[in-house]
Amino acid sequence: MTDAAPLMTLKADLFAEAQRLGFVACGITTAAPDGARAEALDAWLAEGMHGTMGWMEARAHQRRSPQDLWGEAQSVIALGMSYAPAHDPLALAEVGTHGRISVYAQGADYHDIVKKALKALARWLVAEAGKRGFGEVGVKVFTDTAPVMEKPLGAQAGLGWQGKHTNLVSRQHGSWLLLGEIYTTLSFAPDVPERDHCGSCHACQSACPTDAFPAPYRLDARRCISYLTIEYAGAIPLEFRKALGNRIYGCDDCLAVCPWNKFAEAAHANRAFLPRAELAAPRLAELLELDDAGFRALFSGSPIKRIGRNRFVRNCLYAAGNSGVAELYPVVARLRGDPDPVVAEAAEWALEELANAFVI
Ligand code: B12
Ligand code: SF4
Ligand code: SF4
Repeated sequence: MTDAAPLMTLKADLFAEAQRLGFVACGITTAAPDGARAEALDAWLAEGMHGTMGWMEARAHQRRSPQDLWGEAQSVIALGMSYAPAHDPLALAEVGTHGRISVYAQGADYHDIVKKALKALARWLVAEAGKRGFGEVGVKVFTDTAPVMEKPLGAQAGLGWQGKHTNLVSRQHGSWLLLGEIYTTLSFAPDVPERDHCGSCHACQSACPTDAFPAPYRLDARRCISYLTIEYAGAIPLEFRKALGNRIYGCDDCLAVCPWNKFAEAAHANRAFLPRAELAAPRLAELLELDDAGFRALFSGSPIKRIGRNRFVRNCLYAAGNSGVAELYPVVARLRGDPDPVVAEAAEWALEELANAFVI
């Protein structure tokens, strides 16, 4: 055996363990800095495309490269968990009585599910490396919330490529992968990056209801419905309200139209992400009745709980205003007196929209 051989065997066993823990994609890349990646982040931030997500800027110096976050990191183990839906995510688009929740948020909170599996895999790696004579190995795990550039790292590790909608697309799992990483002090041989397979397709850009792509591979978050409904506090600017349609948490449109999804099998999705019946097709009339306690009870264990009752009801009011459903008028009218000024204003707007639709 050469020196590299035991590390290659460990890598192969690591990938098998990752699969056992529910990851459908696994690859490794170097933790060394990449100038182009850091520059693209800086340019995006300098143009203000992150909007009010000040946390993107606050730790940008650590986000630029794994070694800026943790100097001892040598390799990045990039992992993907599938949440491929069994049903068409756009099926409820024209159903005014119901709200649409993006696919990733219809089941259990992926932060909990992915983090748990990452921690189990990291523990396995430390134990196995010790047993196999690699000495003490350092590991850190991340998903979503840490200052890590997950998509470019995943692409560099060969999980897929960043499509024109900017998310990572996989030839096997389409646009439906959630990402996580393990930074480690072990120096694994890197995998080959996946090349771009978008070709002349521009389906995602054409599908975007708010024209949020100033150019292919570039997203202006300030125009994205995912940002507006999840990250943005306050009254959503009037210019976007109609385009929200009945989307009440996130948006899937650019992901859902990607032709590579035809290879994604719902059977590969982690079962924890199976939609909860009440979140797959939620009735606006019921959601508009939620108070704080009701909101917390309904969204316990769901990523939606993070945005709180007021922001969620605000979104439901815009959907009600766009619904053309006269029966929602009295439910909406009750929210005019809501103590939250943003909710109260959204109710006024929705009433006017409903009145215009029916000349009440
Ligand atoms: C901030 C953020 C958002 C923001 C901004 C999104 C964005 N595109 O940056 C908002 C709130 C809008 C958002 C929305 C969503 N998000 Co989000 N989000 C993040 C977060 C926290 C950081 C992303 C980031 O670094 N953005 C900064 C920009 C600069 O990075 P970038 O998009 O990679 O930019 C690259 C390109 O612009 C490229 N580039 C620039 N110019 C050019 C020119 C050319 C020619 C080329 C080729 C490339 C290129 O270089 C840049 C650097 O690589 C990550 C988690 C993480 N820690 O990474 C999750 C993450 C990206 N989100 C995720 C998801 C699932 C979503 C939603 C689908 C949720 C939903 N259904 O509503 C939507 C999708 C919207 C979309 N089309 O991107 C997943 C994506 C998984 C995947 N398969 O890629 C992630 C990775 C979370 C996770 N752990 O799984 N998100
Ligand atoms: S998530 Fe929706 S609003 Fe955001 S870029 Fe994609 S299609 Fe546009
Ligand atoms: S829809 Fe087309 S352009 Fe967009 S990511 Fe998929 S293949 Fe690429």
